Amino acid sequence: MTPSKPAKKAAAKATKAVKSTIDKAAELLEPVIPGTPGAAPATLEEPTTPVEPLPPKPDQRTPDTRTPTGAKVDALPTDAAQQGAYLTTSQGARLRDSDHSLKAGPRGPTLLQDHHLREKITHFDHERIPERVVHARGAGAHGTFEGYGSAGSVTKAGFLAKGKETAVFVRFSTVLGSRGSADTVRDTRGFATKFYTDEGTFDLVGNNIPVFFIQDGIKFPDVIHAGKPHPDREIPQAQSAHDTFWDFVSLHTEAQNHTMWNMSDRGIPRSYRMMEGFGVHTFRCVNEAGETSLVKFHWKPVLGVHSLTWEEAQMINGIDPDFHRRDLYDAIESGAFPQWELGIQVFEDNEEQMFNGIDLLDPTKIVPEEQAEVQLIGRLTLNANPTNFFAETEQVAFHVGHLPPGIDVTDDPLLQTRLFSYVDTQLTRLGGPNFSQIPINRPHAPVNDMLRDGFHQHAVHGGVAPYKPASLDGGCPFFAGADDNAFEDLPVRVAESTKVRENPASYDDHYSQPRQFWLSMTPVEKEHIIRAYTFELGKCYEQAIKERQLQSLANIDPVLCQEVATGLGLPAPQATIKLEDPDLSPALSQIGGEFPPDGRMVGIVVDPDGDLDGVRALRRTIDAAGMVPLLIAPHGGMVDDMPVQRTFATGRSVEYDVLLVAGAPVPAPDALGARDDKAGTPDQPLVDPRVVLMLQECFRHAKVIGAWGEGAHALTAAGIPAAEPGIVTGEDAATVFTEVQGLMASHRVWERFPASVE
Ligand code: HDE
Repeated sequence: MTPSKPAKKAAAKATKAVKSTIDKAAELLEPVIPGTPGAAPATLEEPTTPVEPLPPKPDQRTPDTRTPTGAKVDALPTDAAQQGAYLTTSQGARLRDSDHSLKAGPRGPTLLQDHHLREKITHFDHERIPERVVHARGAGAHGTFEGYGSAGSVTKAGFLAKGKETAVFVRFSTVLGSRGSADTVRDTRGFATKFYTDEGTFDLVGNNIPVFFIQDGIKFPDVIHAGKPHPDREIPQAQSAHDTFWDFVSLHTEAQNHTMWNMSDRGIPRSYRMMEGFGVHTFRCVNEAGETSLVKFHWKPVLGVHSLTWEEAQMINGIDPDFHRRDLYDAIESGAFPQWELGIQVFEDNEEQMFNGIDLLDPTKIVPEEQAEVQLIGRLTLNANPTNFFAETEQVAFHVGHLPPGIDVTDDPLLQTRLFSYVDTQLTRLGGPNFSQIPINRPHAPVNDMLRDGFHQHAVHGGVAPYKPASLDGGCPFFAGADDNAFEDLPVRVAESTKVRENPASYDDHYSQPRQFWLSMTPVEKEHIIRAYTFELGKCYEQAIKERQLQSLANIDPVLCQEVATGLGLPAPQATIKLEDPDLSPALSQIGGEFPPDGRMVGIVVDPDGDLDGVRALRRTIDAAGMVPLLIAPHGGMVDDMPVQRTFATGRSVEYDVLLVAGAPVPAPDALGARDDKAGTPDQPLVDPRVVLMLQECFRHAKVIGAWGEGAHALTAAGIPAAEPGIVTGEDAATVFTEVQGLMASHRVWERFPASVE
């Protein structure tokens, strides 16, 4: 129904009223710029008056205070942090000195009896644990999940009930890189969620790409060995652009669908907050009535799915290798809590486990959303940063076998191997079988297992009968009865069969879905895919590998193959299979739609001699609109009464989602190639050359640029015509920003990427 005229008028009036309230509130508040390192500001002199440890910063949370067996403890989160004002040994004895070892005289040898020295150094020597063999690089956050109640007909899992709130911890990651590798590499991203449900912990250990490289878990070491750095030189780090990777995926063509997703913009997300998540496998759910369904899980980001450009991604890896981590922490610290809706695609649980000809047990295939709607069943909000990276993000241990009643696994051979792998890996990584007792891993449901002893046992088990059957200990623990909400292994019929090492015939189609993906992209997304393949294969040394991959591309699409072949300087082969025309899936494209700009970085170039009143008001407006204003000035410190976040020397265009230019600052004293090589040549430009470069890069990356007053001259100096799409000029900051904000909703000014492919 179209709203009536009076209704429209009333709505406009209400919007105006809300806006004026926001503006008024904004006038009163100073924008909080995220990134404060400590709970209290540093002092110039080292403090000498003893004080108790400071509490965590307001944006931080610790794991719930629970015993190793899941009971809620009446303790403060800080009770697990350091205690008392004085430095102590690990046993609590106070120390007077930790700067000098105990020596036989000031110039004498160190004494073996220095137990404090030995304790300090020994502990330090053992600070590192093995990094994850895959997904080593990651960032985590605490949050809450709220069920909508809409999944009741599919699963009895209690955490999905309407209004039910469940604590969660999420860890995002890249796959290939080491723990210290850069964030914005081209790779798949992990999206692992631990739901601390009342009925036992549920881990949804997913990725931001809905398909996987391999159909059978036995191939996992192969694909990972191929993707990791070459074993001889240990290069390249965190990259798939090398011979061993393309050697493997071009021989093992079931990887082609995943590779297509990786070469698309999905491989370089703008932010963890702007990624979809997928459970990948099909799961089997059961409702209260005992009816089963096959289900695929999806996370839908409220901010939409957005990506970097490849050039931005490469630049960021140098300028801010922690870009995705920082983005997540800063967004949470500034109150822009990232949110996702959890969705499910539901399929009939029939014996074939197929839907519309798609094998639901094949993890290299999706079911397009146009064929099976994603039904939304709850909302995830990440609202607190971890207090300690190691204790929480590093030690969190996920496992696909952590399942609550109502959700069970299927026979997908990839999932089956994962059921073995996740516990096995934690044994080495976390040093023993008691990793579920580490605070971040403690269930929020009561634990009464019969698992005993082992390294680092934190529980103090009572009783004498950790076995069943037992008549001692009163017979406790007891088996749950039919009405006691136990996890149920669903009685699925397994067809009579023979032991074999082979795949079902339905797994043989390796090309129809990458073709469907390719054809469903918009022209600019296709261009990006062509560039990505050309870059990656162009980095390979062996021509045979490039030729072999071109053959796979020919079996996906002739245009794609021809474009990449041209870039590689090789002939384009013909397809060896018949190319079908699939139904397109517009849902696969990231372009189109409008999304909230929460937590976006707005760079404001200021000229200390320019419109400072406009900038002052604008910072507050941006803050009130849920974004982060970053002042970029010729020098650090303050400009008038406003703190500077970036200087022309420290800032770079790729840090900002949008650039506003409040003046045309003349070259700053450090605008010399020798001091800041971004300044380039020593000739005397009218506008600081770093500002010009920033504008040109933002323009090239199709970002919205706003300028007012003298700012228009900076655009001219950068050779940017004001008539170009996404360039907003005007008389004052407020008018320009209103228009800029509207344009930001589509993430980029896509018209500035004219594509040459259809
Ligand atoms: Fe994993 N994977 N995986 N994986 N995976 C691990 O577990 C493994 C697979 C995923 O933030 C490891 O604790 C095998 C698919 C994420 O802590 C390890 C196979 C998907 C994370 C492991 C797969 C994933 C991991 C390494 C093939 C998407 C990071 C450290 C059968 C649905 C979790 C660890 C975190 C981590 C094994 C395939 C997602 C070794 C054998 C498919 C998000 O256990």
